[in-house]
This record gives sequence, structure tokens and C-alpha cells, in this order.
Amino acid sequence: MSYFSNIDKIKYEGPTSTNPLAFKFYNPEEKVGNQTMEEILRFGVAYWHTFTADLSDPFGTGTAVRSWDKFTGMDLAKARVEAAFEFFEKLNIPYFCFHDVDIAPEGSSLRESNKNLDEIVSMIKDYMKDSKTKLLWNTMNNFTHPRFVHGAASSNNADVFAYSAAKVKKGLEVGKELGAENYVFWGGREGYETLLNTDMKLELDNLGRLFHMAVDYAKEIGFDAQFLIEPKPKEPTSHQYDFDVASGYAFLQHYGLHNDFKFNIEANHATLAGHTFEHELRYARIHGMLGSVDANQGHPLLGWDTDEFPTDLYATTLAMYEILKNGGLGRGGLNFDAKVRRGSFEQDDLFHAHIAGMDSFAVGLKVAQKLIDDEVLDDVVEDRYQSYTAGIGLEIVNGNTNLRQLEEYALGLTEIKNESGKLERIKSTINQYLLRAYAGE
Ligand code: XUL
Ligand code: CO
Repeated sequence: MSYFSNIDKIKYEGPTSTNPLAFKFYNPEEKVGNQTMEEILRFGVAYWHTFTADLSDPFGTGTAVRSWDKFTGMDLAKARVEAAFEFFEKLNIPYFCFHDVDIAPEGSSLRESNKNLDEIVSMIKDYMKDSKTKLLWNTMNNFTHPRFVHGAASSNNADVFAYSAAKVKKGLEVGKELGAENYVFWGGREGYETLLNTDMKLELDNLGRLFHMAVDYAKEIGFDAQFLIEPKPKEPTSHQYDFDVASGYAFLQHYGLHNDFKFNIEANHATLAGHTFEHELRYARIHGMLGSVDANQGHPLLGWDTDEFPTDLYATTLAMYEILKNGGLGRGGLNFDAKVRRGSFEQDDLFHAHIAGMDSFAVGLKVAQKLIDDEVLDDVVEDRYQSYTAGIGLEIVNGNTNLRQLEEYALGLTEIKNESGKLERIKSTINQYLLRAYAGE
């Protein structure tokens, strides 16, 4: 049975194509630098948004019309797997990601949930044998069920800690079974609503304890995935412990976990934290902690996690710049943690949304590679920090001076001369590179 019978395989037709169901910029085999677009971009589909969600929001019920809607329970879960692999094939997508409850319904006990999961995981494993699509990462949903009302590993209730740990154990086994490249921890409800009833120290210590147990168990069972923390500052809690990359890194270092984890950076989470997407990528990159990316975008007028498909070419360019400067994403990828709008309820919208996201990152990749080849930003930065390459600047960066010597130097200065940061000139150059990419240059 086909779930997308009206859609053929999506092909690359080039920038002038008028076929909405074709790639205009994403050409998987095309080389950028010395790798193909497919190898660099490593796109992933988020199972929860594309196959499980019904597009409901806090003010209204679901609107999505899906060909698998007619099923329920485990039959629905199986239909989704069939639909998913048809979708992956038609979109030529190399990776996918899921939470446990996206793929299999929760049972009335942990045992029953695990049994449901096992059945769907073995079905997915069979489908993966005949498919190029691999598992970028899996994770456990330790935030939706009412038992997680006060958090999971950071809950005040030790039974909930134990239950969460049991779910993580299962998640690691599932990841191993399906050959996941990474295993993700997003904080979910690991934060607090108010400090008035919260033992912050115990909650943070317990989070650290769970992560250590996960690292130990993965080693024990021979699951060699890269562990990733996905920072988000708030929502659903008012304060989430893995607020952003900088606070997440401090947490990992404090608990001695920084060698076992990297970050999965989500664009909309970055902006919720008051940062740009590229800030989070840069912070992770310069500390050797950039693992993977949840590719989406927020809405500039809305203060919550809107999870839109990425279409802002300026943002994809600056993101790809960081990723290329990182030497790529390694075992990570660009997972579309993005949902079609509630008004985009038709099935075809799922294809249009992914095509838009994939084309936007392909443009970003090409422009970023050109900016790097031409050393556009490197030149600007090199020039701007020239004062540290000789004289007193060189003494400072080499650690050869102290406050007394610097005072002596400063007392001898008759004039301090600064130069323009040239921001408008830089932005104008980036626009020129973007427009030249559109023109196919
Ligand atoms: C929530 C979010 C999650 C994680 C995985 O904002 O981004 O879907 O990506 O749990
Ligand atoms: Co995410």
C-alpha cells in the first residue's frame, strides 16, 4: 500500500525549475569542497513532527489529514513506519530521528510499553535493511506523561527518577539495535517552575548521576553512539537546566561529563535563549563540542518554540559557515525538528516543507563554502585583531606580561586609535555572495 501515491521521487531539477515537487538547490551528488552535499548536510526527518503529530496547538485540536489516520493503536504505529519509509525514499533522505512514544504507543505498564517498542523497533530494523535511511539519533520522551509532572531525572520523586532511568536504559538498547549514530537528551521537564519548592543542587546532582549511568550502560552494552545534550532555556519549564551551550558546557565540566557528550543545537532554542543560531554553533565549535543540529527556525514575532521549517537563507548561510569551519558535523546531521504550520494540513505540505528546508541549507552550504574559499570573513577578522600579532599584543597572548608592565605601557600611550568594525560593508558583501549563488555563479 502507498501512503503518498500522488507523489513521485523528488529529483534535483536546478534553480530555474518551476516544479514545486523538485529540489532547486539540493543536489545530493554535487560536490562542495571535496565532499558531496549529501555527505556534508546529512539531513534527517523528525518522526514526531512528520508522522506522529496531528498539528494540534494549545487552542485547537489537530488539523492534519494523513492517509494513516484510519488506523489505531499498534496498527497505526505500523502504518506510520510504512509511510515513513516511503517518505524517506521519495525524498531521498539519509537519516531520521525519533522518541520512543513517536514510534510505539505507551502501554499501561513499563513492561507493556517496552513490548510495544520492541515490536515496532524490529519492524523498523527490517525496513532499514532495504533502505538507505539510517538512524541519526533516538531519544526517550520523559516529559509528556503525567508521571513526569515534576521532571524526570530532576523530579523530586525518586520513583520517577527510577522510571526515567529505566526508560533511558531501554532507549540505549533501542539505539544499539538500530545502529543509531547519536543518542540525544533534551531536558524536557528537567528544570523548575519556581525555586520556592525546588532543591536545585539535588536536582542538578541527580541529572549528573543519570548521565553518568547512561554513559556507563552504553559502554557496558557496546553502544558507541555520540551522546548529545540539546539545550533549551525554557518551555515547558520556566527555567530549563540545559539553558544554552555555555551553561550546558559548565554543567558537563562540573560533573566530569564533557568528554562523553557534545551538543545538539536547535536554532529555535538558541533564539529562545536570547542568542542567534550561529552564536550557539560558534560557542560549541570553539570548545570542540558541536555534535549535531536540529534545523528549524523561530518566528521573529513569537516568543515560543514555533519549530518552523528553515527558510531564512541568511541564517542557513551563517549556520553552514560554522559547520564547515567545524570540519563538518562528524556523526551528527541536520535533523528537521520542524513542523508544518497548523494551516498546512495536507499531506503534500510535508514534502514541500522538507524541500524548502533542504534547498535552504543547500544554498547556505554553497554560499558559506564560497565565503570560506575567498576568505571573506577570515580576512576581516584577521585584520581586526592585528594588534595581537606584534608588540604588546603578542606579549599579552603569549602570557609574557603582567599588570605592572601593562600599566607602564599604558602610561606611555599618548593616543589610542580604534578602527571601524565595518559591519555594513561585511553584510553588503554577504548579500552579494548570496545573490551570486542564486544566479548560479
Ligand atoms: C523540544 C525538542 C525536542 C528534542 C528531542 O523543543 O526540540 O523535540 O529535539 O526531544
Ligand atoms: Co529539538
